[in-house]
Amino acid sequence: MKFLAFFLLCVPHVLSLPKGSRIVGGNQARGGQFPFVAAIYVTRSGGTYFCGGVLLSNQWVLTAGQCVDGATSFRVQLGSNILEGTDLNRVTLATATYTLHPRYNSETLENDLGLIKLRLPIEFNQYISVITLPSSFTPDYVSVTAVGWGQVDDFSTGLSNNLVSVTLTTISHDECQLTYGPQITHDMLCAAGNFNEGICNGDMGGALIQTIGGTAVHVGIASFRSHNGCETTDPSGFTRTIAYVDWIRNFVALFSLFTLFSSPVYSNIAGRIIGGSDAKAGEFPFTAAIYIHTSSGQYFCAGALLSREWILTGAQCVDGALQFTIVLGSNNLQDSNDPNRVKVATEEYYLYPKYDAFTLQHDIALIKLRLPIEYSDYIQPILLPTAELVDYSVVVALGWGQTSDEDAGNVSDLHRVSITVLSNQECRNTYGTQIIEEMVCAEGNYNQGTCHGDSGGPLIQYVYGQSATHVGVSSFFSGNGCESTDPSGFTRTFPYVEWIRNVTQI
Ligand SMILES: *[C@@H]1O[C@H](CO)[C@@H](O)[C@H](O)[C@H]1NC(C)=O
Ligand SMILES: CC(=O)N[C@H]1CO[C@H](CO)[C@@H](O)[C@@H]1O
Repeated sequence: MKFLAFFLLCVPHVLSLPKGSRIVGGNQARGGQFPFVAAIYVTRSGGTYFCGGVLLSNQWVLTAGQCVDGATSFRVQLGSNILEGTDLNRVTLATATYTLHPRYNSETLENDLGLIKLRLPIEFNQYISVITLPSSFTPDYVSVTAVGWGQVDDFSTGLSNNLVSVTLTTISHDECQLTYGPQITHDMLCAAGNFNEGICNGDMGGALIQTIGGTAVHVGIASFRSHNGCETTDPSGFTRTIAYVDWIRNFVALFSLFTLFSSPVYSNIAGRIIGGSDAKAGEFPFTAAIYIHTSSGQYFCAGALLSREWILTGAQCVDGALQFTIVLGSNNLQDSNDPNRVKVATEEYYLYPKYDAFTLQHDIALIKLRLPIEYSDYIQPILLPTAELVDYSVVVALGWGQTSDEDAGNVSDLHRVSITVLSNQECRNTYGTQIIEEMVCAEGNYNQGTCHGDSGGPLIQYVYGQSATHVGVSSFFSGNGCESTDPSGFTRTFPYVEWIRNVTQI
């Protein structure tokens, strides 16, 4: 009469917090006791759900397949035992990249595992580190620990705010089949407590740990519980980690190669676009600082040199301009003694004909210099793209704009920040349908992005074996402020390459 109950796999994120301190029958965890656990808020078309997971590397989180299947984005919290409330050790990351095990079956919960990839590698500390994968089969009847924030009893409605752990004992495949029948496969692992201890709603994806020689080893992923309720004495069900170690390692190793070229920047307040760092002299020799003179005042934008005569920038930067003063060859706007600095003036510009100042659609323009400029080590053109920008590639935004919401005004040094390109579908989660195909959004792990004064600046990409390629024009940021975790918005360069070549003849 007993079946696997997969109907209440993940509970919606409910703010009311249950009393008590247990998974079911568990204890509250100490700070840093389980530094590898991740709290995962999963966004799907149907709403937001909660799951657990573990950090496997500086960029990969392991969780249940049911937690990633059909997800559009994830918010991952690391470093904190509490879900809500101030904790300076907590790091909150947004991402949308995941891999579901190819043989995951949502009906039978076979192969119930998936991996979530963080946008950029994360730094480890006392509260954030990785868990070890198992190297041998997990024996029956050994002591293991389940960790999670799930519902603490059958009557509470929400999650536990505190991470709780409970000691269980692994039971044999045959014993587990006595409860659940033949649907229990050898790649599943069951564990039970003395009384009613076990996992409940909201614990799915969380870790089952065996301590071997003082090291926490990940032996199971919380997957199912009995439909008789969390408080029954029926065993809890897990995906057996050892059965999937090869799949996990192949995948994690393969993809971490692509992170080698990213240069993560963490929340160092000093010196950033938002979350960025200072550029080195000559590092980005194509960047142009543009002072725009209009009838209503002076504005500042950035741009990129495409050839000896042409600068690519945003349409919002040229619309209504009477004249431009352009500084090339120098990262520092204040240092007029920099011998590499070249200052020129011009008034000729070409606005993309379909530019809409209200919706910021087609926010792209060209400025023509009066005379061809001399190239130097500090003044060089950037390449135009030859292919569409791929979602989730790592790119670099450049600009002289404001470095925080409080710090109004521009900065004197060129800043750079590594961010990741989002899919437009994901970007619409923040900005809605105003995001058209020719726009692209990008964001960092934290609050990195563009701000006032970065408009028109280049978003660049390093393609293997090539110099920097111009992939976007900085265009907009969230109304919630530059320091929000909302993505920054750019005009994609590639859809406009034909227009650029027509106008510039390059
Ligand atoms: C580029 O120029 C060609 C030839 O004049 C024209 O047919 C085409 O529509 C132009 N493309 C764009 C995007 O302006
Ligand atoms: C608001 C502000 O500080 N603007 C400054 C930006 O940089 C230019 C160039 O140095 C200054 O002239 C502005 O005053």
